[in-house]
Amino acid sequence: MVAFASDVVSVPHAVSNDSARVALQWIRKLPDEAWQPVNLRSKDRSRIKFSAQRFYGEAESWDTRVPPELLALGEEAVEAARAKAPDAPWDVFNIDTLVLNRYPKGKGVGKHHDPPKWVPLVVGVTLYDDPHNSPVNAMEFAHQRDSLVVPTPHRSAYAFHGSAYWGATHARRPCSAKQKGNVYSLTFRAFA
Ligand SMILES: O=C(O)CCC(=O)C(=O)O
Repeated sequence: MVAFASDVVSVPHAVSNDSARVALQWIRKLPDEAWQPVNLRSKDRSRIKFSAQRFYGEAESWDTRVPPELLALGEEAVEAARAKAPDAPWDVFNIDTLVLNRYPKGKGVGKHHDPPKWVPLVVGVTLYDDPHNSPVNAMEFAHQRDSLVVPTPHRSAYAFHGSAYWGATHARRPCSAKQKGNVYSLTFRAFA
C-alpha cells in the first residue's frame, strides 16, 4: 500500500455533463492572450490563474477572483470529493483560487510540490474538448519509491490533501499524441 494513498481520492463523473459543457464553452471563449506560460522558462502558453494570491507565474491580465461559472464547477466537484474524503480540511477550504491549465497532445506538467501557505487540499477537475476520441490522461503522485497513478477521464475530479500534499509530488502525465483537442485541468485551492 502506497503510504500517502489514503490522502488521494478519485471521483469519476464528479461534475455533470451540463456543468462540463457550460465550463468548456466559457473556457473556449477566453482570448488567446489570456493563456500564459507556466513560468519564465516555459514557452507554452498553457495557464491562467484566478486569484488574489500569488501562485507560481503571474500575468497582468489574470483576474483576482474565480469567475462564478467556474466556481460552480469547483463547488460541485468539492461536494463529490468531500463524500469520499470526509477527513480532508473541508471546513477551511473556501475556494479563492483557480489554476486553469490547458494541455494539447503530448503536454503535461512535471512533478512538483505546491507552495506552503495554502490549505493543504487541492480539488482538480479534468475536462476534454473531445472525450470520445481522446485517450484518458492521468495524474501521478510520488514519494521516494512509491507512486500512484490516478486516471483523469472527462468530468472526473481528484482531490489530494495531508501527506499527499506535503510529502508527495504530483504531476500531470504527458497527454497522448492521439488526443483530439485540448485537455483542461481546473485546480481549486484556498489560501490559508
Ligand atoms: O493538471 C493538473 O490537474 C495539475 C496541475 C498542477 O499541478 C499545477 O498547475 O500546478
